[in-house]
Amino acid sequence: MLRLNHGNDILASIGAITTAADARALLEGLTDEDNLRKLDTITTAEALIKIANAAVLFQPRDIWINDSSAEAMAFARKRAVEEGEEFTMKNPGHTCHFDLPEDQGRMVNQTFYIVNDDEETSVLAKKMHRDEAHAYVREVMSGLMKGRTMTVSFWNRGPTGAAAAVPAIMITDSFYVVHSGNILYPTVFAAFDAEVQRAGTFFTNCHSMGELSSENIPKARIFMDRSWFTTFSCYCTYAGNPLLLKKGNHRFAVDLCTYFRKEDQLSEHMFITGLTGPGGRKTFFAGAAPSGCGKTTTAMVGTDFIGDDLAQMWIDGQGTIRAVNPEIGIFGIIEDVNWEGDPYLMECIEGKKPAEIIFSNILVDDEGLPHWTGDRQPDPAHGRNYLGEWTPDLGRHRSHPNSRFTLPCTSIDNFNADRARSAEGIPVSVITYSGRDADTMVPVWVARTPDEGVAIGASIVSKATATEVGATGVNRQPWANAPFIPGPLTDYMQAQFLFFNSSKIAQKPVMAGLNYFLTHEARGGSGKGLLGEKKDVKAWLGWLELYAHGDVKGYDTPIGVIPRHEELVPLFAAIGKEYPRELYEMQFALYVDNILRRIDLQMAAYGKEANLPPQLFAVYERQKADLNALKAAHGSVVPVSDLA
Ligand code: SAT
Ligand code: MN
Repeated sequence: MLRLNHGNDILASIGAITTAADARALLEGLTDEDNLRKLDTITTAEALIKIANAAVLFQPRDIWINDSSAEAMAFARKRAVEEGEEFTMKNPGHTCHFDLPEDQGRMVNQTFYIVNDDEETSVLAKKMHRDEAHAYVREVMSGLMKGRTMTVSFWNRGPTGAAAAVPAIMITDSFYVVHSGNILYPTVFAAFDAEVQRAGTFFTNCHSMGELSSENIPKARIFMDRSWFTTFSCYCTYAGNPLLLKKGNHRFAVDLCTYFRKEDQLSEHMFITGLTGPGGRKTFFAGAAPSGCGKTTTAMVGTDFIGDDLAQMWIDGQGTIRAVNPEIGIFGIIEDVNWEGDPYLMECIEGKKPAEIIFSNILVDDEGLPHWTGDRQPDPAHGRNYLGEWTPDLGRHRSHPNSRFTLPCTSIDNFNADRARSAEGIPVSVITYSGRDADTMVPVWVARTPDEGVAIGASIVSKATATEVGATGVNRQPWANAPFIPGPLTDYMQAQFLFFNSSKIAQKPVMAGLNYFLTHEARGGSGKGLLGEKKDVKAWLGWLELYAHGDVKGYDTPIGVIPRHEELVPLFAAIGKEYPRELYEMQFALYVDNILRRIDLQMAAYGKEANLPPQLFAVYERQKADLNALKAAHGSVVPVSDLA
């Protein structure tokens, strides 16, 4: 069990400021009149105390308050360029930022939860005792901002007033981080005090770049103090490491939902998007996928894009599941983004549409134009990327596989700004879970009960991607949220069963698995190619949209409901493709042995966890029995024609 405000508050104990008056006095000494006046807006004593204590820790030359006015936004961008953290490119509004070669993804091995004596954390995460982390912060982070400006930003994780939004403070000496945050998060500056009152809490994030260098990378740390909702990070710039409103605070939001808002709220690693169905009806989806597994692409397929990374969900008074995106921009992977699969993004990236974009770790040619791996364009003759000078004959990749673009959602053509900004949230009726699975699960299948749906989320398996430094192999990726679940997985799983089985939900959502990564090789074809292409996503989502409204039936199978061939044909026709029966069979035949092996792997892994909710094993046992019966009757690869 997590206890808040428990154990020594590291920031408070280092800063030693305990009253708003003392905080104010300290801040006055570091802040010019203009910034001091801005600070008048913030009266929450705990917030002022946190900021002052951070100033004692980091010892900056001065403090700049980001009130997110147009001038402040422009100032942050200008300073990022002046400081050399970004450089301007050919297209107006475009800049590029390079992270160190060692800092190209989330540094999982240098990321720790700060724990008290008696606290359990997820077995998948690293933890550090509070005393040790305290010593590290005091010794290594003290004085890191000497001679520099400490910036303080006030952003909200969600639309102001939304039931699941939580305000957050970002303290950093990186103007790239401020510039990124201004694109990715809505300001809460003027409403900060009211939002803290409403949400009952706020998150605090403290970051300093220190002297950035490859030599200093071993000193980089990312600490999450769960008990005090405070993060500390240093010697890093890859946005996933310092910009802790994103995954750092997502972890706190998961804790809030798992321990303090049980049955009422969930905090998920999910896109949110809407699809227009027959008669113009809108059906909204929220879907989980590990980083680098097509989450952004799936979100972009919608007619009403809302978000590509995170979803805060709750059950409203009418029993509808609602969700907000805590962000207002995307921090998207650029590899393989191209005109065919991602026209909305390409319009922005290629400068066809005015947009403020920060590229990171891509190749920029001498003209100032962007290039990246998988852009389907010829090589430029010369340019530079995060590794230095680039020419085609150097044999280096153009861009890191986790190189990114940061872009405001308002620049994206299918973004539904009115819906996304509204505090009432998006009514979600379809929930999807996906991973990178070459050989086992079919492209789409639907759970028949909430328990089966939770089991789909619990059973995501995926090939590692470049978003985590050093990750390799095929791994279990429960809910695609495991890297961000601070407590024991069983606590989180319990919260999932409680939420989706809640009697407060008027109409249970469709819960489905998605898999875009089956290969020919694994399904009786030849060659390593994928069994399908990016644009097929629209057909899978389209089928789920119809299913949610009872317009298609599918076939019942031991793993859940799968589409019928004739139900998919018109959906493929709508994206200009034929959908031969032969391809359908390759995609949807049940590879029973593979599925059984997968279930056994899950049961072995979950079998090691204490206090596992029994519903999970009940689902697995039933699926195994049904699959074994199917195998006895039809063999180990069961064509769909045998299921009908
Ligand atoms: O590295 S981050 O988690 O910030 C980016 C992402 O994959 O969503
Ligand atoms: Mn993510």
